[in-house]
Amino acid sequence: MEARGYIGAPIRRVEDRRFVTGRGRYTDDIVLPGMLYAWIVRSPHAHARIRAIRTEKARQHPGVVAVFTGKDLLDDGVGSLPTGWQIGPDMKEPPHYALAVDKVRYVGDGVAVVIAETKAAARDAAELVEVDYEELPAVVDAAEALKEGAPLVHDDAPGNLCYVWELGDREATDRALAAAHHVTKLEFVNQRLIPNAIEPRSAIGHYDPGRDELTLYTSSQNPHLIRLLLSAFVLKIPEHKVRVISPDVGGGFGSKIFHYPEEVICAWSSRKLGRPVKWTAVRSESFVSDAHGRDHITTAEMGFDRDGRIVGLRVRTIANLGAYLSTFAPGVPTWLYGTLLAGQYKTPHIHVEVKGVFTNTTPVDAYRGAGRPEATYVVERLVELGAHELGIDPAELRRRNFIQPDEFPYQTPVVLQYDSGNYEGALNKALEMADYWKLREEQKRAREQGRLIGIGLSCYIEACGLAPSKVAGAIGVRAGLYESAAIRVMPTGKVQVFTGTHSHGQGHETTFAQIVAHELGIPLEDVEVIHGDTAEIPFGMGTYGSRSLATGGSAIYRALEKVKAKARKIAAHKLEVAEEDLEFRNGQFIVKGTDRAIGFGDIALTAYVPHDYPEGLEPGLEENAFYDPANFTFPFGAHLSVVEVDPETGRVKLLRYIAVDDVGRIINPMIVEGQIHGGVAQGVGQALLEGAVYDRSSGQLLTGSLLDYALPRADDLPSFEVGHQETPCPHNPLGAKGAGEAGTIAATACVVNAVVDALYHLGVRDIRMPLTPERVWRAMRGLPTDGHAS
Ligand code: MCN
Repeated sequence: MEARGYIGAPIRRVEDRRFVTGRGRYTDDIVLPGMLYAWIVRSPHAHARIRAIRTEKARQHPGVVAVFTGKDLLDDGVGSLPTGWQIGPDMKEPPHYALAVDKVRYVGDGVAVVIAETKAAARDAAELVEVDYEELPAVVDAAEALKEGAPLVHDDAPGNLCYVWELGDREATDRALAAAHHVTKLEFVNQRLIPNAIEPRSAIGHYDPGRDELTLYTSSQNPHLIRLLLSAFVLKIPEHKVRVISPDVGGGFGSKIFHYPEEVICAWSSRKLGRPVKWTAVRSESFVSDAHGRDHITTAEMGFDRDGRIVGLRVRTIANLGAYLSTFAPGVPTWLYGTLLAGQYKTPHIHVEVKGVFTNTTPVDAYRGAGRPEATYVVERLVELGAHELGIDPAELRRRNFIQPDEFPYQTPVVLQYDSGNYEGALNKALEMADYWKLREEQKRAREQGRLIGIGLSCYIEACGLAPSKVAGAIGVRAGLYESAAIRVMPTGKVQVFTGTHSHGQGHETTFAQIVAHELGIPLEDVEVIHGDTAEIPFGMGTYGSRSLATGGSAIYRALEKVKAKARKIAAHKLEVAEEDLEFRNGQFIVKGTDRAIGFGDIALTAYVPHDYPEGLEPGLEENAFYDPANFTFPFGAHLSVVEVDPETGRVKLLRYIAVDDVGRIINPMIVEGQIHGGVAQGVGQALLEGAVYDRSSGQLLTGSLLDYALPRADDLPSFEVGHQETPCPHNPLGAKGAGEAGTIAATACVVNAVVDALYHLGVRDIRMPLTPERVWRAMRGLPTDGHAS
């Protein structure tokens, strides 16, 4: 089986040839004959009634073909964009139309679309659309939105409350905290983030009246789901008449999972006009129209006994959902958050309550980590601060509380059953790599010289590989969570692999090919991985929640098993032996104990030229599999960062970053390392630099461009030191867990912990993120750094 050793090999990404030579094909690169261009007229107000929309002048502009408003879509029977996650029976789910009909509810809400022969004409004409707005008071902060008398975002969501969700045993947790030797309490904001993938979102609707078929090209992580929602709920046309193609996609980080208004607008207007219609965002448009991430206001209390053992955790969170429910929004601050609050620790009692709240802001949904970075932030900040308050070394306090390797499967008090783990192993490795005790000595010496050095830890756990369907159903996901694959062996022995996941930077064309080449014992170059087209792939649930390898890769593995089983029958026939007498090695079926063999290529040819063939066996060599796993996968790790804070300016310099992750069996260590690097950069971004800021009275997004929204750049980051530990996942055939979000989940708490560690002796317990020089400077001087304005 290990014949070619592709699994575990650090192979360079095969897809990069086309990307680095500029030959990637993104949605905006696609130009169809007769194509028109759409420009969306967006609301400049956070909250306003639409009194009238006058489109005549825009229609008369040269090159303009049509101008549509929300009413045109509504009158044509276009439905509202549905939500894919139900949180409790009382969840408020106000309609979300592709173009606003009566009211606009955030700056950037679409009110009309201008469609023209060129993008420039559409954009110019959009200026001529006159919208008569009656401005209304707006609310952007979720805590403010809950207050009596706050502006109401939706009439049918009283108090702006979408849902109240809780998990765990409230009374037991209250009792545990009341009896605790020490309670560490934190009130903090996990600020709103704006994803900023390199490729702005884009969509092309292409209706073919002859075949009555609609093709939607879209920069999506999730083509099958988009087809399902668009056909069944929004446009109400048969699913088999809709094809969704997600070609190369330049990053998503979660923000391209969702069904967006522009997909509906392009698809519908193409049908209306009989010509392809393309829309591509400009960057400032992405800032207001791509779903944002995080935005929690949290109060959390962790109780400890005399020995530093955690006795209970109580969490109260207000989650800002924005103006409308995006596709998976309700589930992110609930099931993807509350269930992770045990972290790596034996916490006997946990209770979490989350209020999901509407505000006049861009909708909030999954952003890399989705709920799990927020949960890790709660747990790891409290553990770290608890250690400081109890005077116990933070590494030691964690050690005292870890779930031990022989305690798996481990049932937490918040639903999840962790399948495997070795938390202390990962921590030890990180401490070793950092030379922790020496670092502590250096920190002490530095402090004596007036230098502020901090060391932060973050021991995270995540639940990913999103599946299985049964659990998804139980927690309100309105979809199955499995994955599909098809393996097509061609007569010449070359192989096409069709996967329902979508690669937009994760390197699936390489890693999935590695699995196939390894298992079939054929060269990597003989395998092609195909994704992102509903006409080619049997079905798929897309890519998010670091699910592609654990779920999609396992589906590929299952399909391979079927291919190998059929190939074995053909080999046994050709070699005139029983199937049991064969072993499969190095791409050959070999008669055990002999040198008689038949190669995989010969078997493939025989399957398609079945002259001499097993009785009753179908010709061809192509198999499908749907894989629905038994559980999530639970990657974990220990990250450690070292920072230096400038006492004069408050500037934080990240000196070292050490990441030890356990993502189970690794298919490609180079790709995993890249995923960790990217993930850590995003987590550090949240800690130190990034944050969406809305003006509290007007509801304008003040950080609406890359000039105002600070993404981390190369010189903000040190060279990362990455280590691995491999504890195989016990329930999927690859033994693999997810790797795509781990870095982000760990890094934010890790860096904030380091900064607070540097300043704790000055009385600093917490600083509001992002830890800008001003905030750090203020914290050092005992000035407030909090307040809720997001
Ligand atoms: N891998 C591996 N061995 C493992 C685990 C993973 O070799 N044990 C490989 C996989 O085969 C795959 C890559 O690492 O090539 C990531 O795998 P996985 O953890 O399954 O994550 P997904 O492929 O499902 O990717 C989703 C994840 C998420 S949720 C976000 S958000 C994210 C991320 O990946 N967005 C990204 N990484 C990104 N990377 C890029 N460049 N761009 C994005 O938008």
